[in-house]
Amino acid sequence: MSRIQHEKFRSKVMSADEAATFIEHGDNVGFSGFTGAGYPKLIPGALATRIRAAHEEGKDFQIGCWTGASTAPELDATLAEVDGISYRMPYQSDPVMRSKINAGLSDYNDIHLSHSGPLVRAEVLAPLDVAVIEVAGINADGEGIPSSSVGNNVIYLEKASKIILEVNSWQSLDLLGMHDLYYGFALPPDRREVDILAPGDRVGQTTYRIDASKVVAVVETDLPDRNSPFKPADAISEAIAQHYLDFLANEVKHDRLPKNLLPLQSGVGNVANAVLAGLQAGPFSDLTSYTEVIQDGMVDLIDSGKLTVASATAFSLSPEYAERMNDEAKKYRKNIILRPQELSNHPEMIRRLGVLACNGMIEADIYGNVNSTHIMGSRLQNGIGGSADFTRNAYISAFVTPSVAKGGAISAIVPMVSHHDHTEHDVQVLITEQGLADLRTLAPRKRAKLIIENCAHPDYRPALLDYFERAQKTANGQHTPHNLGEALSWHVRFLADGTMKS
Ligand code: 0RQ
Repeated sequence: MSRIQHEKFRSKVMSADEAATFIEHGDNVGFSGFTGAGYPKLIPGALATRIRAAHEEGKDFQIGCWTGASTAPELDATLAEVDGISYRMPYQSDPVMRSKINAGLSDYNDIHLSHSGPLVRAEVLAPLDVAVIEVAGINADGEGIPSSSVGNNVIYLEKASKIILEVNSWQSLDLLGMHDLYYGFALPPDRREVDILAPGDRVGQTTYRIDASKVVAVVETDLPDRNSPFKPADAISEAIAQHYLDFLANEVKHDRLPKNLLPLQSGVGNVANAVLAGLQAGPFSDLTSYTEVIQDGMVDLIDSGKLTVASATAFSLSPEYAERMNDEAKKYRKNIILRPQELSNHPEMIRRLGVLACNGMIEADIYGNVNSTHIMGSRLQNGIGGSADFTRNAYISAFVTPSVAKGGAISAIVPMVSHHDHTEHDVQVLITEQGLADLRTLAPRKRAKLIIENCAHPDYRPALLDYFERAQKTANGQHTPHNLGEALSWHVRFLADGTMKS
């Protein structure tokens, strides 16, 4: 049976090369895609070919590339390689894209994921010339059946002047019914509360509204999503996960958290997966999740009956788990809800539901400020993503990292962070494999002692204590004592000598 059940859409079927001709130099293009899920598989490549040909003829051809979040090499790397992206927002993690940003060749606007949709809705980010959106099919009413991510698709379909659809038959039609696509957002002063009172509540519809008169092309594909397989958990990520789980158990013991915890948000990567694996083995049951992405570990928790419902905006599954989701989407749609990122990352719900946030970081300083995005002050790693949406509004906000990086040449706990993403006011718990610092009730000088003692690597503890003590002697105030001449000297030393050790 055809995946395109509506004649108006069938009449627009063409090759990706033909479809790419609807995108012009200078256009802003809103692509579907969030982590390696639900991004268009063919149009970015066809567009890159067009861009390369234009450049070879000496013509300018670059686009503004807007997405949900990071995508896969077929989108970010393909377009970045041909210097096709003049402006990128909101989150990326692709090595080629990153190198163009760090070379100053592409502008990158690292917007909070929850802000990106509203900025498009308000037409602050405008105009949106083309939306290129993957769907699993078009139903007989001309509505789009969503695929493995939602991201900013609802708002991109609404605001774009032209729409190009990729209908992907690799995506399961059984995903229909899993999504909660909300059409109730208005701009202030007409903005209303969103009626999600528990992670499993639904407020929207299951299909995308698509204005057929804006659809200029429909391209068919059967290519799979490409998420990178996860690195297996190592001793360090397991130790970090165990500290976090012990902390949560202690909160339950003291009646500060219910027995089944509160909705969990876990960042991406090794440690997040180790936390999920630890939950599998641990004492908690009837868990829920209100987060951004569904990882392998969450699918395992659903299978074992420990996790009853998970709300997110996308899958971020290894290839093996993605195939499984495709085969068994009908079963999982009872437990999984995929929503626009305006909902998954919405401060209102995160605060109301009391989400327990746990995200990765690059470095923290002795007072609890966190850098999630930059290496040595200037070089972008990925972006802030949803980490601040969750951290700022969580019931408890935690950050995790190994205590050292680059074989011990870098301490993740430093006198002063070289870039600020999450301030000391928002960061409540810091965790490394060395231990955990619960900062919730502490003034800055007490925090510094605890962070150094519990989280810093023993190789760096004496130097951090030495800095802290000398800063107290020389600072112009004793609230958050710093020696401004020295505060970033560890980073300066690393850039000069390749190590933070003196
Ligand atoms: O560099 O790739 O050259 O080896 O940074 O570090 O250890 O692989 O860590 O994959 O967990 O990423 C913060 C980037 C951590 C991630 C960050 C170097 C290190 C390596 C990556 P190499 P790891 P992770 C909402 C959550 C923002 C978005 C977010 C991130 C590379 O967690 O992107 O949180 N966060 N979204 O060697 C210099 C240091 C370093 C360092 C690590 N202190 N100094 N380099 N590196 N620490 C998502 C959801 O809700 C799902």
